[in-house]
Amino acid sequence: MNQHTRIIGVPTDYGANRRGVDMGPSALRYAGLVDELSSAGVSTEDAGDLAVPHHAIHDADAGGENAKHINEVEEVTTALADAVADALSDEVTPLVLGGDHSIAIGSMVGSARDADIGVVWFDAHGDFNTPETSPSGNVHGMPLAAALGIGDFEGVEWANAPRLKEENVAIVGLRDVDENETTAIQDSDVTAYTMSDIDERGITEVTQDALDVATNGTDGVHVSLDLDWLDPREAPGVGTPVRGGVTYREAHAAMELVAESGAMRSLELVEVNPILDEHNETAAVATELAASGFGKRIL
Ligand code: B3U
Ligand code: MN
Ligand code: MN
Repeated sequence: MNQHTRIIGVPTDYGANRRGVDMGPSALRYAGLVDELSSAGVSTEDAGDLAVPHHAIHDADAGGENAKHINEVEEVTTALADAVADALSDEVTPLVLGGDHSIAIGSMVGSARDADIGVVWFDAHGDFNTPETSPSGNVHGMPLAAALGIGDFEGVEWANAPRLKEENVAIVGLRDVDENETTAIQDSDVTAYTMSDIDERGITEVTQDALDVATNGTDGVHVSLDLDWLDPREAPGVGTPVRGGVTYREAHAAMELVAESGAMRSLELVEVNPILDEHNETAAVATELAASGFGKRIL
């Protein structure tokens, strides 16, 4: 074993539009995450799940019209930022299990606490909305903007990862971006690769470019893997599936390049929704991709 990781479960769906993604951490563990990682030569410790405020009837007290459940999201992401920073100061790689993608605010803030970081964001969506531009009010569509300090999050102070720069953020796999979100991405210094870019240039070249963006002048990279990055035929258990995603093979090729870069500082697997999944298939794919990201090789 040459690597050590700490699993941090974040069973929340406060940032999502559909219930069920809060069961993601269990599904990932039951899919054999620890064994998969050990086959990649990675030893694990499981820190269990962070406490998430209980909700009986989800939308009754949504609070914050433009950023739903903002207070709960703040509470969860603040705790997660501390857990991620603690793991890094203990010299283990944090492996965060979502949960919806709003948790990435905490992962990025925590990962950036004592280092200059880049981010590679594998996703069908831009997640670059703000409370002002979001058509849904769901915070899982806003984490990149939040962590970059863009947008007014109704007074919430969490959001700024001061050591995260737009120039070091790369989004890979875009195919569903809202109108104002598109403009915001274009006006920013974030680098975005659409599915067309992958069609034209291939996953290897695009991922290498994304890693170059994220490693340029930084101490390491936070890798955020939204399972809706994959085509829904291969990863059906996600809340917002979008046709035309990357294949299983392309996803592995990308994660293998992440491992080869040697730059991965923290990893998260998000948006696995067991209610919508087929026989825990999406969770299984996610665990395999994590192993590739940690350097699993066949020969
Ligand atoms: N862009 C839409 C949809 C969305 C973003 N992320 C997910 N869905 N998972 C929004 O609501 O911001
Ligand atoms: Mn996402
Ligand atoms: Mn997505």
